[in-house]
Amino acid sequence: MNERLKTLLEESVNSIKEAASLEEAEALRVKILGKKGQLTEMLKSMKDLKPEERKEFGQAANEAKAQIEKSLADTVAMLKDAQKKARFLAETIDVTEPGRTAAPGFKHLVSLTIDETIDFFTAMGYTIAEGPEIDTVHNNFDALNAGPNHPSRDMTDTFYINDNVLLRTQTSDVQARIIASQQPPIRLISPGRVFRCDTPDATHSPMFHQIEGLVVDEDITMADLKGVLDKYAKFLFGSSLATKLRPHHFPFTEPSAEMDVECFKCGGKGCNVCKGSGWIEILGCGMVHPNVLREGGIDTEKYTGFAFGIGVERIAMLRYGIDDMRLLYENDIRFISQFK
Ligand code: 2NL
Repeated sequence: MNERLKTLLEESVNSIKEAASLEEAEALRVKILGKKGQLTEMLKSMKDLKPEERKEFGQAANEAKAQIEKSLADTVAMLKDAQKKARFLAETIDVTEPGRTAAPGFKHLVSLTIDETIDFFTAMGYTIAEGPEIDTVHNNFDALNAGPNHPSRDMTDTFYINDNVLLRTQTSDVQARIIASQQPPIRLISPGRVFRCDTPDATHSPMFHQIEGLVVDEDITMADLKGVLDKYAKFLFGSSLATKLRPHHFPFTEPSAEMDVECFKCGGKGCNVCKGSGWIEILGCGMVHPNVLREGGIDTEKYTGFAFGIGVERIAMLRYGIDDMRLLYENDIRFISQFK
């Protein structure tokens, strides 16, 4: 084979082998086989050869061309394959890797306690009543038989907006409105925020939550009160625990009582949770004072009723073993998420 042709073939095949990209391979094709390529130019120069040399050169040139084309095709195939492999590698997904999880929200213990209580009482036919957190002195005190000299009315216990308006100290103000505007049968609970002038400590907060209940109908007795609240205590703390009513005093009920449940931790023997007594106070209750019904225009000869008030934070703290009420309001996710 002609020396020049041989050199061109060798050089071409070597540089094609070394092409690192498809672009480089294409550039080499143009450089060697293109219209003005090295081999093309060499073929053009064939016309200057003698006829007997021309045939041999032509064959050799065609052979060289075929080899270069094959070399190019191999390189291009190799480069395309490498490119595909690189892409697959870059696009690899580890299907065993755990997905990114969106942390779902969950209820705060105060909401949870309110919602569970709502479920319990609505299942027994109670409706839910709500009202404003800012209310009148009349709805909060006067209508509830808390006379002008009642200690809870003191400026040091209640947040007053002015002489007639205050932040409600209990959700009974909602019930006072209902009593004043509806006739029995009344069967409702009123969950909500209430406010009292207290310095925060482990068991006090100037804002806390209450759920009050009110039932007014014909023939309502203390036995009805005891039956409903005993069921509620068992629902909250355990069906095997006994309850008892202990005499107490509230201005809006007569007689009044507090309900205790047998200690769910020690079963009544006495421990740190029940402070040795075997019993835990869970709510206040009583038969609605006739003055309260009369004030609302309800016939006290025909109707009687019972009412109760539950401190939501207190119930939540007992059920979840929380010893400081402030933990419920700090919104420290490490504390809250323990109760998911
Ligand atoms: C407690 C005590 C109580 C009531 C709330 C009430 C409401 C009306 C009439 C009569 Cl409209 N009573 N509510 C009755 C007894 C107790 O709450 O210790 N709450 C945490």
